[in-house]
Amino acid sequence: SERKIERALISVTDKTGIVEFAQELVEKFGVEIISTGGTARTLEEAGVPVTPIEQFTGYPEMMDGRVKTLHPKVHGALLARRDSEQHMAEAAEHDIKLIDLVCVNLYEFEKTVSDPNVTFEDAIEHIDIGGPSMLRSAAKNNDAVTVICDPADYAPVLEEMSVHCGSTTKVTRRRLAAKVFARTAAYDTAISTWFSSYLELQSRAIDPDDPFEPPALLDLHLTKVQDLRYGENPHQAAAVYQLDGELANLVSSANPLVGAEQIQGKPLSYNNLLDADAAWNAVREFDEPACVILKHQNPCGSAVAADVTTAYDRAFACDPKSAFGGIIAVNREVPLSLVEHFADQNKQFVEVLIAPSYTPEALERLSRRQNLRVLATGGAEGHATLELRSVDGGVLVQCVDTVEEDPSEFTCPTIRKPTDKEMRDLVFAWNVVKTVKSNAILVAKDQAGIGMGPGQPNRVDSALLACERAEDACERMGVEASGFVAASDAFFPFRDNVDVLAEHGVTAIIQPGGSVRDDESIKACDDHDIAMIFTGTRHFRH
Ligand code: 93A
Repeated sequence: SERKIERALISVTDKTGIVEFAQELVEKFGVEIISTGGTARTLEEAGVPVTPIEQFTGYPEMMDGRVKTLHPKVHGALLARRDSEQHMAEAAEHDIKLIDLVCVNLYEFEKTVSDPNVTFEDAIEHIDIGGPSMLRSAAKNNDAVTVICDPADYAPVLEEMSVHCGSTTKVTRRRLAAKVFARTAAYDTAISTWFSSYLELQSRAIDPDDPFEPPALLDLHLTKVQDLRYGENPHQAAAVYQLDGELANLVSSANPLVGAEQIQGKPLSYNNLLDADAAWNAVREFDEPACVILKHQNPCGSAVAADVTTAYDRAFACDPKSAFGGIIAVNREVPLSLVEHFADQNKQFVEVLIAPSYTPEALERLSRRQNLRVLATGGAEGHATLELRSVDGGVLVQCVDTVEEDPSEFTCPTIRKPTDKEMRDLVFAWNVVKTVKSNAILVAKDQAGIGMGPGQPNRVDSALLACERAEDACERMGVEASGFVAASDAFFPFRDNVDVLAEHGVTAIIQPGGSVRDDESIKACDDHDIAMIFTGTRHFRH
């Protein structure tokens, strides 16, 4: 009672076994074959008679083959219910000849995108539209249509046709239809997976002109510069190495820490080197005279001013308690006044002083503190290109966080815009916060980082810490705890950060933006009359 297969549409990218399959359909079962361009050519060359798709639809293949089979003469022929008088009448009215078998395999999208050098355009062109459409039309109408999406099914279908007088069974058609929907689902998943990972890659804010792409082979030649007394702790042996060869240039700035002249003082320890490096890189973020006082990888004092001595005074005032035993870095020549201020006036115990250079008077005064390590880098220009870090079993390599940011390109999504003074403080805070360990919040006032919230595993705790430190600082200085701005190294996931900052007198905020809940943080700012700036760039430091 099953209808004999009279007409088949064959359109395959993978031509494996297609000639034999089509040949048998024609010779043994008298099936008429309709076929698309490349498939038709293959079959004709093998002597299999085919009706070209153009002839069947009355339309040419067009738009580079994007439109070949997307036609009512094809989809009507596949979808028409054979048991519906109306469908059959409509098919007759529009001269639609029924298709009983569809054999399609798809453009090789998965294979195309497995090439790491695939272009976006090439991947897009390999998204098959007509093929899955035919497969789905035929699979939906499995009541009447046999659908094959896998060359492995050619033989079993022919076998069944020979025992069922040129037709297939309902059971087989349903099995084949189920296979089709699994195949088209997998195909669409491959497309959507590729597309979202493509977008993800696009969203990397990596400078396309950046000369660095991690190469397949990094030749690490290390030469020991000196043994260190010990590592982070007295039971850990340690040494400093210099990189040789090409990499040496990539991991060094014009004025690096390793290689700086040590004018006086005890040998540098492992922790001194780590912290001096962080302090030196932090202070070099500024063009104007600046001072960073750093402890345990975090800038506990930071300020800019008209001269470095004033910058030092203001940085020290941020948090004198934490500054004890810290590292002082400045980006200008150190004058006598700066030495007098930290050594005599503040009696600050300092581990390392690092600067481009020192006046003779400053050096003379420093020489009275023979233990103090004094480093002269010769200048404050530049940054290294790469940084390397070892993890158990490997080395992580990345470009140094030196993205150029133009404050004129920052955006302000809040109702209130920052005042000029707030904007200056925000840009200052933004420069400092990127040197604070994540999650980082920095509260600044008058171009000094008076409250730091470093390294908390949740941002609200960092915000609370920063605010409390800022309030302490104001109390110590005898000034009102107000006029604060805050910087966050990454976006706020919820509005609670804004609420905490508002409660503690912050009037303006700078952060990257980009959270799915930015709207909530913007709303919170508007509720508190806070001006918020989005920079678009995140500055994690782990
Ligand atoms: O470009 S398409 O999405 N547009 C169509 O109308 C169409 N019809 C069939 N791709 C289309 N096909 C696909 O072409 C089939 O799925 C098959 O993979 C391929 C066969 O093309 P050819 O016969 O020219 O080699």
